[in-house]
Amino acid sequence: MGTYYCLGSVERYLFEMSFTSNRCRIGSNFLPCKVSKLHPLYQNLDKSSPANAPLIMGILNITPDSFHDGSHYNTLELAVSRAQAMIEAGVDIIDVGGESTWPGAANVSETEEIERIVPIIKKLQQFGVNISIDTSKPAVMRAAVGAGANMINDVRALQLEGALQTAVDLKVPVCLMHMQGKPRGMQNAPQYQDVIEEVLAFLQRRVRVCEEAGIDRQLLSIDPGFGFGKTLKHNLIMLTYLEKFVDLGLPVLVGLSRKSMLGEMTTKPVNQRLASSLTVALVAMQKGARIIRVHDVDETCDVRRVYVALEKLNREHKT
Ligand code: 7PJ
Repeated sequence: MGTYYCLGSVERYLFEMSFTSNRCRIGSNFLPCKVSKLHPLYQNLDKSSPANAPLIMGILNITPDSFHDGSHYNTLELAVSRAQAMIEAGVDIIDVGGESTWPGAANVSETEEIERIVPIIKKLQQFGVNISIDTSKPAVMRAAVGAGANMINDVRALQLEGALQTAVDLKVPVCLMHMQGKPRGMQNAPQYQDVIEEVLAFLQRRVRVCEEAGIDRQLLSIDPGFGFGKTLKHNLIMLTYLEKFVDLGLPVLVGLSRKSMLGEMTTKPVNQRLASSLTVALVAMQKGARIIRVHDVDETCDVRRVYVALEKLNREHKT
């Protein structure tokens, strides 16, 4: 222990990793031994892929001001055809969002958010696909689940007034994400003493609060929140040490698709970040992420196919 605390944070992770690399392997993916039973939503039920292959969550923004594809898909018809393409490509969960959380986005009223997302969720529900609702507002959560959504994805980790109780009542899986600050201004000089420890501590605290409020642990998943109040360096550290989050024993969701950190590294605009998005998707899969949240479902499903084939071979050689 003495040596441990003399080490700098990066060395400390390396030191600890030498002890945590001994994880048990379940299916094709690394999962910590603590995970005894995954909620069905977090399992890959696709018969053609191994039971524990990571899940692909497709982003369906219904926001006219969305930075990537919202403006092109802001009508019901276009949103449905985009969702159908995702389903054909092999998506596991469609994440419907009616509020933009990028730094320059306009605030959306509760009524407007509900009007945006309910018709599309009602449509998607007929296709039998898993639907998550990307919102922090309790009334939107209720309307979405009422219309057929079966997961809540909250970038504010159920911290808005009434959100926690709403999630308790709705009894659907919930993703708790870390964010430093608020969307407007969160990228103005974010600071951490130790980004891994602080984000881990926040997520552990929120998990405890949820469990104490009566949410079944099996319903919970966690997300370090790439790009939400983090510099490029913070994001790179979080991806490098993603195993630390996986080791908490809850499914880890990772959202890196087309984010500005990829633009910083490649100097490419958002519509030219496919290659870098696929690269980080593979890294996240290899580090044990359970859900990969992406714009490019078809291409990311190809990445998963390659990853699964490599894992399968790896497993056969171990046994
Ligand atoms: C995330 C999200 C993410 C989760 C957005 C964007 C910005 N939800 N919603 N994780 N990002 N759980 O897609 O670039 O990283 S909106």
